[in-house]
This record gives sequence, C-alpha cells and structure tokens, in this order.
Amino acid sequence: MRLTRKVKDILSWYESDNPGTKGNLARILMTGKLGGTGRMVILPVDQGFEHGPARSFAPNPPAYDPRYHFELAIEAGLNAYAAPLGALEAAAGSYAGCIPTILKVNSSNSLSTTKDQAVTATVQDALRLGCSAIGFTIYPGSEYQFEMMEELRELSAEAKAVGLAVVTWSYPRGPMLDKVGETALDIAAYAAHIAALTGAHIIKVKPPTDAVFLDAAKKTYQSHPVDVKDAAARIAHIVQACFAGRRLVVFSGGEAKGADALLNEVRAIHAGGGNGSIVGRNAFQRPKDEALKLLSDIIDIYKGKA
Ligand code: FBP
Repeated sequence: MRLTRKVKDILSWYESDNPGTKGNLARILMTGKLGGTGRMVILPVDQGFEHGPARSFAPNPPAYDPRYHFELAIEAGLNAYAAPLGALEAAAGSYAGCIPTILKVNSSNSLSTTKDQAVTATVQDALRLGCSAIGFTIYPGSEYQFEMMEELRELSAEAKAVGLAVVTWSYPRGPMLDKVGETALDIAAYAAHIAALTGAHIIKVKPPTDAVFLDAAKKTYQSHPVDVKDAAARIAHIVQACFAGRRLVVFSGGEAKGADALLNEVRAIHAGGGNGSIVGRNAFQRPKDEALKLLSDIIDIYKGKA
C-alpha cells in the first residue's frame, strides 16, 4: 500500500513512535472511503457498558449482536471500529483483517456513582485480537482523574512499546463541572490538550459549546477571543489545543439526534480542521440502511463533496 502525502505528513508529527505504531496509525488512516485523506470516521460501540444494553441497542435490535457492528463499519467504509474486549472477542475471528480495530481497555457503567472506569482488557488482548490501537477514557475533573491518567501512562507505554497506537477519549466530568461545564469550549480544549500531553496519538472529545466555564479562563478568552458563536471556530480552537494541529482529533456524535443536526456538526468539524467523527449511537441505533445513508453523507462532507 502506498501512503498518500497527507498520511505521510501526519505520521511525521509522531516523532518518537516506532514503525509498528506508525504502521497501525497508517492502517487506520488509509482504510475505508476516507482512506488517505487525513480524515476519519470511526464506529465506537462501548455504550452497552456505559449506558446498558437496552438503552444502547433496543432502538435497533440487530445491534445486540457484536457481528452487526463489524458489518456496519465495513459496509459503510469506515476507518476503524472500537469496542470493549468481549464484543471484539465475539467476532474478531470472522472479521480478522477486514477493518482496523481499537480495543477499548477501560469502561464505566451507569450503576456506578463514581466518575471512574475499570481496566477491563490488556495490551496483550489487543495484540491477540489483531487490534491497531488501544482506547482509553480519562475523566479530567473527576476525583479519580490522576489514577486514570496513571493507568493510561502504564498502558500507553506498553502499547507503544509493542507498536500499537493509543486513542484517548477525554471527557471532562466531576464535582466542579456541571453539564454546561463538561462541554464548554475552555474545558473541551483543556481536556483535548491534557490527552495530547498524556501522549495520545488520536484524541477524542465532544464538540464544544459556546460556553466558557472557568472564571480564570474567561479573562484570557476575552483578551484573546475565539469566535465562540461559530461552531467551526470552536473546532479550530480544539485543533489548536492538540499541539497546533499536530495530533489527530476526532469528535463524538452524542445521543441519537436528527440527521440534519449531526451533519451540521460534521460540517463544522470539517470546516474547523478536525480530523473526523467517532459516531456510535447515531449510527447503530438507526436501521442499517438509514445508518449507511447517514454515514455516507458524513463521509461526503469530509471529502468536501457536500
Ligand atoms: P456516541 O457517538 O454514541 O456518543 O459514542 C461516543 C462515546 O464516546 C462512546 O464511546 C461512549 O460510550 C459514549 O460516547 C459516552 O457517552 P456519554 O458521555 O453520553 O455517556
């Protein structure tokens, strides 16, 4: 496979990584309908852990079957599929080599009252299952944030040593953050930057709102304004927080919503220079033909066609 100039350029940002990790990043970046463009669409399916099976899969019952998600990601021409251990184990053999996979190695659940996640898989599992990367969530702002970052440090070092990439979900939550704070622009930028500083290859955050949450940050944002009313400018600010755009950053889809609302978010991500989307519920909670249409529309936006 010949890498595009764009992908070679992206790989050059990762100056300390070995050929194994660069090769796995290249696999993700070169796969699917967006292969070679530097943009990505990834299917994440860990919501069974996060929200429970019915809240995740009842809207589209075929999605209870882990094979469904491999099929959806492959048919849609996505770059990668991310899931926890059991879901990958349930189908990894049939789909070995068909699409890059990301093993989500920690998970939370809605029965917990703490903002923490358990480590539920290992780097060795990721290698055994043929994954390209491990995925790990940190909750900046949580009472457990430092333990989570320390767990990430260990797993990340181990993954990088054996040539895997690291995808970090960085979701601010915890006692000092209310719902507005969790997705405020300054907090989202902070979370993305923390993920970059922990050594993530691919950073995943929620699209930021126009709120600025921290009083200390408000002064800075007034003297160095970001056009907070413009969704693309907000995305561009997150990209800036990811080492001036020298780390890949993708944005999550959130709860199921109308196609137009999601496509508008994607237009802003594209215009703001984000590297793509990681869309779970908005994909697998729709009937498959609708999901394929929506994913195709998303891909067209990233190709600059829509
Ligand atoms: P969605 O597109 O379904 O939002 O998936 C992205 C994701 O990061 C999942 O990996 C994760 O399970 C979920 O969001 C967490 O969502 P929430 O923060 O709403 O619990």
